Amino acid sequence: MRSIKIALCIAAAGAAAVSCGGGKASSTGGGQATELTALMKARGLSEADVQAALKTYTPTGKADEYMVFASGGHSGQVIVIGVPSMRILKYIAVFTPEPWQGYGFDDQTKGVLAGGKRGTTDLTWADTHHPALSETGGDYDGKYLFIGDKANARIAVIDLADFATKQIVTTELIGSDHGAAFVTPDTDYIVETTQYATPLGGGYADPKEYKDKYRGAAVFWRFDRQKGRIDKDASFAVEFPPYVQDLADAGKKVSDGYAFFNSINTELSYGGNAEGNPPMESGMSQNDMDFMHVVNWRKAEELVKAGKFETIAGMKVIRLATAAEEGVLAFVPEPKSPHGVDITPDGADIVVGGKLDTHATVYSFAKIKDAMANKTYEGKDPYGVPIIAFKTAIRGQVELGLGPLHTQFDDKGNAYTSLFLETVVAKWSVADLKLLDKVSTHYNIGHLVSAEGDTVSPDGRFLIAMNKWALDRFNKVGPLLPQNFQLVDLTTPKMTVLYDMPLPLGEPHYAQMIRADKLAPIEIYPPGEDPITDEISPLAVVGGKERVERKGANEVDVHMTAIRSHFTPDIVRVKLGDTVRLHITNLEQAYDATHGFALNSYNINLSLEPGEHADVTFKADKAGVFPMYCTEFCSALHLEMAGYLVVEP
Ligand code: CUK
Ligand code: CUA
Repeated sequence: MRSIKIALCIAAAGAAAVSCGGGKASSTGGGQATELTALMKARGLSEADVQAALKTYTPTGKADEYMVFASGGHSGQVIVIGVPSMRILKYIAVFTPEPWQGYGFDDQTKGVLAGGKRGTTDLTWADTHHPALSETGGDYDGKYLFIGDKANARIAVIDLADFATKQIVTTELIGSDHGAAFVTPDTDYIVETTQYATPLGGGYADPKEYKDKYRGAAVFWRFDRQKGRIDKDASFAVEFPPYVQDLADAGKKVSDGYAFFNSINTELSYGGNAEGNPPMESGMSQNDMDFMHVVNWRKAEELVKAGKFETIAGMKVIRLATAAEEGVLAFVPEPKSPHGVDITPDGADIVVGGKLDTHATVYSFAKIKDAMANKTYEGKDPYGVPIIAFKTAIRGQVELGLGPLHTQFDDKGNAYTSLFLETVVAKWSVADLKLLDKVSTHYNIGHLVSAEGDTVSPDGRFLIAMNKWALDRFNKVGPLLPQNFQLVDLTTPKMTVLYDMPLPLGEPHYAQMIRADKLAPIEIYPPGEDPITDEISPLAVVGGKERVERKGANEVDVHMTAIRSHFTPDIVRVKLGDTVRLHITNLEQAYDATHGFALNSYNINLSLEPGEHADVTFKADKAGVFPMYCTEFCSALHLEMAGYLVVEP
């Protein structure tokens, strides 16, 4: 118990002047240590539990060292978490309307959601998988976050100045994605890759024509940093065979200019288990090898400039034959039902986890590059894409255990791979491909994330195991359980689990962890700012200029302000059938002085952060008197911050 006494003395010293030195504790210190020992006993805590608590407990008023941006799975949102405390700091509304942020209620954010519209149906959810922080020189720069929607093939742009979603883009070229979002080292492009192949550009083709008519593609969305938005017109795509592309990663440093994509269906299986075909899962896992797709995207960029593309569904597409002929695309075999592909921090190696293999396979980028330059190929696939021999491309393999998926890195040359079936994190040395340690996770780990673990200079230190099942970890909450994030200490000789955090909002497939001091979010908006255009709204209202203007027979513009603790005007008179446009500016310039705006029966609900301007358009199609009020307890007179919409019959 010696070490725990020391730990407790350290803990106690913070609260009172306690001398724990010299072997013999003072009577006060001894008393506190006894109290703490009693507390440990009463709560059934071990020495390891208390050590874990000391490593994670974050007192009131203290901020976290790292921030995690986790995907919200099919909630369509992003979850922001502090590390090591594992406190949830924010849900960022991305693809799904979210009332707390007023997201999807005002004209501005409705417009953002409409940017991702496919066809005529409003999409009110997403299956978010992979968040990607913007990078400069391969390092997180803390400026932007991107995330992909697997279900609807969309990419969202989140500005980390205000942690708000600014843009959603989609292309009808593809029908779903998974290798998304991944950024190139200077965030020139955000990569989005198909998962389930469909005819390019949509349209009809019977699944029996899978081989000939179905295709995948990697979309390279051009990011305009100046504007902080994706430039759709400057984006392009590379066509792939229908091999069911999976995860992707961009090269960095020595492999900058290249991107790598897994695939899982060289069998070209397309289902039909009620039509005499093998079911997809066995149909897609017959072959021992699938193909890693290697794309030289800088070369692809040149081909697009040279006009060697076809436009499909508004997207410039380098066709498969062109990509193969011009050395833009090559394949490397990879065992067996591969899932994760992760580039080492120096950019020299590519690590692939094969779900049905016990190894992580480590490919040498130098060998792949040489083979592509010298056209050292072992053959071509049925689509004419050159194949580099497995033996030619690998540096080696490391035997890890059952079901390797994803890999992260630390600052000491180690890699950490999640083993789904064995449900452990395996630590191994990248240089000599040696397994070093394993730690059990609960249960069935999917992704894992280490501090700055995808960058050219990872920190290591902390790792989160993102587990698919929770089973007996928490209080029971019915048949739908949260997932379990387990914080793992990477600083100890053996990895240790420090903390279990339930995550009850979709399945957060992936996350990235950034040093908190790299983020510099704003505290308030400049007066009258429209957060979606990042400019002062031409409709911003200043104090004293509030008014109601009737335009034509049945259009009304309401120029309104909000400030503690009233809306002006607080009675809005319109006529039945009017189209009403509310223009509301929060005049506050004090940090945290948010006002809400709720309007009875019309499904109107805004969150107006200090300085923010928002517009709402609706038809007054119901006569009557409708209370409107502020939804944030903003002052002692918050309940008085109210009014009426009067719709005259
Ligand atoms: S996937 Cu979920 S565990 Cu979408 Cu990155 Cu691997
Ligand atoms: Cu404003 Cu309550």
